Amino acid sequence: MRFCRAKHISKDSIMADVPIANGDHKDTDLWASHNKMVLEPLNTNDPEVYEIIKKEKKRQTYGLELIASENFASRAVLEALGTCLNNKYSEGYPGQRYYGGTEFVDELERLCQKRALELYSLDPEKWGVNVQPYSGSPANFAVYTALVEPHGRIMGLDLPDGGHLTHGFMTDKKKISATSIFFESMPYKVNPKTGYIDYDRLEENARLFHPKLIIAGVSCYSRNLDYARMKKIADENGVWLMADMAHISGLVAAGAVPSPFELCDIVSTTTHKTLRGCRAGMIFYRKGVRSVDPKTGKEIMYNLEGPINQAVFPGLQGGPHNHAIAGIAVTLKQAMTPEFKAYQKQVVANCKALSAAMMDLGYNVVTGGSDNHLILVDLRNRGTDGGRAEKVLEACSVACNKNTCPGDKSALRPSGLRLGTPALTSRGLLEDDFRKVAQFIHRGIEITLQIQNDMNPKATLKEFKEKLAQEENYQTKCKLVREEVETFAAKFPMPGVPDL
Ligand code: DSN
Repeated sequence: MRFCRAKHISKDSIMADVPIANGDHKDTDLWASHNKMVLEPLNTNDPEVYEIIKKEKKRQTYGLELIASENFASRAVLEALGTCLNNKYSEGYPGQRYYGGTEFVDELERLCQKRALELYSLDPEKWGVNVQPYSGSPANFAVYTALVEPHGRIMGLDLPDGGHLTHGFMTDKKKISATSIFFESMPYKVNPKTGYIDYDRLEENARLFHPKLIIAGVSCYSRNLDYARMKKIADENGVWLMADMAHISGLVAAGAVPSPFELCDIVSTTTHKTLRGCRAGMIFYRKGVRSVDPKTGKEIMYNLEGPINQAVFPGLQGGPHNHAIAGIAVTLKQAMTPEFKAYQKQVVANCKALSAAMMDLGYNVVTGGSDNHLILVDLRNRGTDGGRAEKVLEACSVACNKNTCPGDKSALRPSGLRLGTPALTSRGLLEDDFRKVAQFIHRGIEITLQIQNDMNPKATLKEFKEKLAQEENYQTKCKLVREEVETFAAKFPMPGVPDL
C-alpha cells in the first residue's frame, strides 16, 4: 500500500487529516476505515475493553480500597499517561540519545529529575536521580546489578516479616526472587513476639554474612525504620545502605515519617503508592565527595551515578516510558504542594484511627499500632486467618490483602490482613469515616467465622470459598454488608478521569 496525504497537515491541525491510500477503490475503502480506526474513541473502537475498564472503575468507586500499596492517581497524572509521549523511543539519557527527535522528551526528563531532587530537598551537587525505571522491582534489580557483583551478598527484611520479594525472597526449597537467584540473599527478621525488626540479630548476622548491600525497606511493616542503627551496621561492615521507600515515598515527601536520604547511599522507590502517581520507579544515588583519605587528604568520590545509570539502560531496560516520566513529573509537582502535605498527614491520622478502632473491636494489631499508612491485623486470636477473611471482605466490596504475621508457621495460611489508608484518604475519608470502615471489616470477619463454624475445622480455603459462593445464607449476609459499603463509598468523590 502506498500512502499519500489528502492535504498538508499544518502544525495547528495535527490529526485533522491523516494519511489516505492512493490506490484502487478497495485500498481507499481500507484506508478510510483505517483512518477511522486510529481516530475513533475507545468506547466505539473497542467496546469490549471499554466495558471492562468501566466495570473496574465502578468497582473502585463503589468499593472500599484498603490495599496499602494502592492509591488513586489524579486526573492530571492519568491525562499525562494517555498522550503522544507513549509513541517516542529515546534510549539513552537527556542529551545522549540513540534516536533523533528527542528534544522534547529530553526537556521532560530533565524537568522530572529536577522536580524529584527538589521534592526531597536534595542538593544536585550531592544527589542524582534516574527516573527511567519501569517500576520498583526493575529499579531494585538495577541497583543490585550496578553495585553487587553476580552472587554478591544482599540482606533485606524477609518477605514473611514484611519485606518485599525483590529484597531477596527464597524459601527452604526454592529461590523465588531473581534477587536470590542471581545474588546471594540472607534475610533479617522481626522479633516474633513484638513484631519490631530485630536489629541486634541483623547486626550479628551482617558481621557473619559480609553483605555488599543492606536494604532498609518494607512492604508490610507499620513502624518507622531505624535508619541510624542500619547506617551504623552498614558502616561497620563497609557496605552500601539502600532504602527502598516505595511504600512511604509520599509520607517522606510530606515529612510525615523520617527521611531515608540523610543516612542512605541509594534510595529506590515506586511512584504510585503513597506518592500517588503513575506506575513507575525512581532511583536516587549519592554523588560528589564520599570521604577524604585521612593520610593523603585526597578526596574519594562516590561512583554510583555511572554504574546505576548503565544498569538501568542499557543493562536492563530499553527505551524509557516517556508517558510515565510525564506522569511522574506531574506527580512530583503535586507532591510539593501544601495540599499534598495535608493529605499525607491525614493518611497517618486515619491509619491511627483505623488501628485504634480495630483494637477496640478486640483485634490484635501487630506492634500495637502504626507510625505510617498501614496496619497488620493478626487474626489468630479470632480463630480465623487472612485468606478466608480477605475472600469474605471481597464479597462485601472491601478490598484488602492477606499477609503473614510474625511467627506464622506457614506462609500458605497467612494469619493477617494488611490494611492501608492512602487510597481512601485520597477520596476524602477522615478519622470518623475510618471508624465506620472498621465496623464494616468487623462484620465481614464475623461472617467469616460463621462460615468456618459451619464447616469441618480442617476444611481447605478452596472448600471455604465454595461454601461462601454457593450458600445463599452467606451470600445474603455479604450482600447486606456490600450494599451498605457501596452506599457509604459512593458518597466520596473519586480522583482521576471522570468516566474511566
Ligand atoms: N504489591 C506491592 C506491595 O504490596 O507492596 C509491591 O510489590
